[in-house]
Amino acid sequence: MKMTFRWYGASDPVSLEYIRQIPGMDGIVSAVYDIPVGEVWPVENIQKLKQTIESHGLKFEVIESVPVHEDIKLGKPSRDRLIANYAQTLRNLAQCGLKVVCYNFMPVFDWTRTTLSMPLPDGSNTLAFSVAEVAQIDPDQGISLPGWDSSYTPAELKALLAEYAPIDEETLWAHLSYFLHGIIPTASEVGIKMAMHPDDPPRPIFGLPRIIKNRADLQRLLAIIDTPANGLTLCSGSLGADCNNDIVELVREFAGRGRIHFAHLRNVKVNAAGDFHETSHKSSDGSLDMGQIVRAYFEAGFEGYVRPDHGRMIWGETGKPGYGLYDRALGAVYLNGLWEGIEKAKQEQAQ
Ligand code: DNO
Repeated sequence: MKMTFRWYGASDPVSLEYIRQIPGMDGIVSAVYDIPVGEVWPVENIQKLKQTIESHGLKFEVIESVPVHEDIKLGKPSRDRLIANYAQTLRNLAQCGLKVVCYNFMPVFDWTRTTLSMPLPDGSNTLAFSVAEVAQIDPDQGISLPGWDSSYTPAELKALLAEYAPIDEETLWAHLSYFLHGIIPTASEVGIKMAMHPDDPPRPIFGLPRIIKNRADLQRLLAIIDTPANGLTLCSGSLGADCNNDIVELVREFAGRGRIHFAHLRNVKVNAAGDFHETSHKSSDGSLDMGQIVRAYFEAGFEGYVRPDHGRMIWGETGKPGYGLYDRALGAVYLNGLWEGIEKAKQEQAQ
């Protein structure tokens, strides 16, 4: 496995200098942030980002994300132009040596939480989601969610939600299939692996369909075009927010089939209703057994990219919730430690 760290570019308060000092850190996951969604990422912008990252002794092989324009998810006539742009972006990324592109197909909202700073008993803060709180929100009265308040004006959001009213799950699947048929041949040709991020949390919200929630959805996605370029970002915390998802089994199945290109590893404490909060990576803090998950990757011969995904806010750090330096750095070291322990134990057994 190749350990990476997400970096939000020059405006990220976490510096590349500091990221490089994390033991076992191989590379950076980032994106071109100054091109509007739907337009082609120019080679020059990608090259500039790559040079900045590589000048700090880190590799740059994974993009998170090339966002999918809402018109593609809505199946509007403009989608053909937007899909052609997306394919051109993939060509440009391949030209610059990028290998994996993480993306998602969630309508309107990407990851959603009801609080960005739930206090934990140890004095740290974390991201949390309450099913009851979301149920109380009436989309017609406007949706105010931490992290999303500035993404759309209330009028824009209302108009967008109205456009989604006729889009049910099957329609969204059809639009996903159309998108994949438009871009996967290019990805295969230029050697880019597409890595779909699951829905976070894995449940419909505000009447919007969500279709990448569980094993059956992942199987259906991969079957649309059964080729390695059509692969997964397996996010333990997103899928793990539904206790019916057995992450160890999912890793065994999909890493075993060579279809996980990017692993997001984080832990969540979840209840049967679907409420959850994010915890440190350590198995005993959350509902997921990180040791078993990492073992499943190891035993599947996983050689893809991994990142410690989110962290809590600890040691007084402020900044982008979930994306501070300290707890993610601890997560990276913990995950590398688990991997090394498993590797050494296997070597000893083999002697
Ligand atoms: C949250 C991230 C997601 C992810 C996108 C991928 O922290 O994991 O925002 O980047 O869903 O497109």
